[in-house]
Amino acid sequence: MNTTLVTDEMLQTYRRDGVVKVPQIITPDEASRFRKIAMDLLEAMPRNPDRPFNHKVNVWRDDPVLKTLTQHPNVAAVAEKLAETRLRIWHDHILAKMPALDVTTAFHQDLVKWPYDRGANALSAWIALQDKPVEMGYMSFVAGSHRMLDVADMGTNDQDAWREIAPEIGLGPRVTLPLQAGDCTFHYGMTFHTAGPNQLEDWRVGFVIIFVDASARYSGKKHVVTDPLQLAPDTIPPDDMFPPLASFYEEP
Ligand SMILES: O=C(O)CCC(=O)C(=O)O
Repeated sequence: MNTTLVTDEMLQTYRRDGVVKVPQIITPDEASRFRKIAMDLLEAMPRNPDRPFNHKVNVWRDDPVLKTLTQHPNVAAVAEKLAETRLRIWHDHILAKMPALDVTTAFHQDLVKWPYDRGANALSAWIALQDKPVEMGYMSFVAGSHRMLDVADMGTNDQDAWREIAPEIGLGPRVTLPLQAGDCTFHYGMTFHTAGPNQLEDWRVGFVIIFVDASARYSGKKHVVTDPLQLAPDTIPPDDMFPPLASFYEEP
């Protein structure tokens, strides 16, 4: 495990802004290898040009190579260091914007869509599997918005929802981050974010691994990942489907 990936300053940034960039959490070679596999999976899926992204969830359960990314020791170690608690995988997904896709990912908070309490300690690692310049629609986060716990859920394709529901986020300080292949952003589950359209003629491929406090209880709220499992509400999710991170890396 590379313990130098997170400095005290980065930890403070994450706490203050609800987002931090961790450069080169994987190598560009690893990113390129993972991107090829992600592209094979994307090519086999139907495309939806009206959505801000195409995605495939729980990749780690189907693909043994991408499983090594979901369980990458650097990512697991950084996630637990930032969260300052033991975590489990909530789910992963390939998140890709089609070439020349003129659809913005609308402002939203992730955690309000998940079957956990809004106060749960949850975070996403968004790993760039290729260089991601501004023209590919990089992510932009509203700094400090992870403290906004009472805003109604906004759809990722509901472009004007924020204007009606929480116009103040349009004026908030923004953290907007270009990424090189292998770079990663970690954002807290309640941090408002958006991503621009993809203006280039190539897929913009990201891989997102989402973590939640290992002791957080499943609420029973509807979600595509948990609905088929018929879990009992107000219970801790099972380790085999939502593995704790502890086994993915050696503690320092
Ligand atoms: O990649 C995008 O367009 C949006 C990503 C996102 O919303 C997320 O990872 O939570």
